[in-house]
Amino acid sequence: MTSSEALQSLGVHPGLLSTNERSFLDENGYLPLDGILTEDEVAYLRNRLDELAEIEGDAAGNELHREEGTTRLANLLDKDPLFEKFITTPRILAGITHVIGTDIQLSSLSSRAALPNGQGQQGLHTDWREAVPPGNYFVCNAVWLIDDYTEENGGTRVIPGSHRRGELPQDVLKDCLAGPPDQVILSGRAGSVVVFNSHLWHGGRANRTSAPRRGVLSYFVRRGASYIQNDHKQLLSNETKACLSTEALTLAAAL
Ligand SMILES: O=C(O)CCC(=O)C(=O)O
Repeated sequence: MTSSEALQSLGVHPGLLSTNERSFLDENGYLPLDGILTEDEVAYLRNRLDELAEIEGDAAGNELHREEGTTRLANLLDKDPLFEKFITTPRILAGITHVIGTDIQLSSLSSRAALPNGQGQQGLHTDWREAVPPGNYFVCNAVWLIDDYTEENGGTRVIPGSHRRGELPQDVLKDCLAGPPDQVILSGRAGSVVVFNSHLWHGGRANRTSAPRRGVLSYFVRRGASYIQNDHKQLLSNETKACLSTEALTLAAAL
């Protein structure tokens, strides 16, 4: 099965997003979509992410990336059956494929919690090493809000339209940690998802509350691109592979 066939079998097609939603994504580089996870799923995931962080301890995030001021967990597809939903939800995949086409694979499925009391600030960055000309996009992300995102707790910031600049923030900004006047802070209810073109300039912000701000990132890449974060064929256990649908295994390039 190809990724296009897997997407078709999951019922993914452009009409799952309205014309306005597609235009907003094209123009601004991000698209908030409400009510993707149920309240029960959010409650379950909060517990499960905390539990995984506890179990993994200092090794948490090792499959991908560790970052001071955060708790990161990686290879989530291997760690709970509910994470299959994060790579097979049709409306989210409609957003991803709108940006990078249908010949895609999962690069990584990970979580990032900005820890309380001022931690978690990131510089503005893109999720690709090079600048790309407008329209030639390689990567697209979806951030799943496991807690409400607010200005106070470190909701992600984005610079609308910056994916079309063909420049990397570190090449043109004096200080990537600063907040330029045109930045927008993504706020939203737990259970919603923001699809964003990963060439968009964005970054995590400091969490100024007393509770962690948790999000899950499903990060897709065009097949054949020069860099893929996780090799799911290697990383997924045989037990997980036996439980996942053929569509999920295909999108994770784990067959
Ligand atoms: O957690 C966030 O707010 C953004 C995370 C992010 O952009 C990253 O880790 O590359």
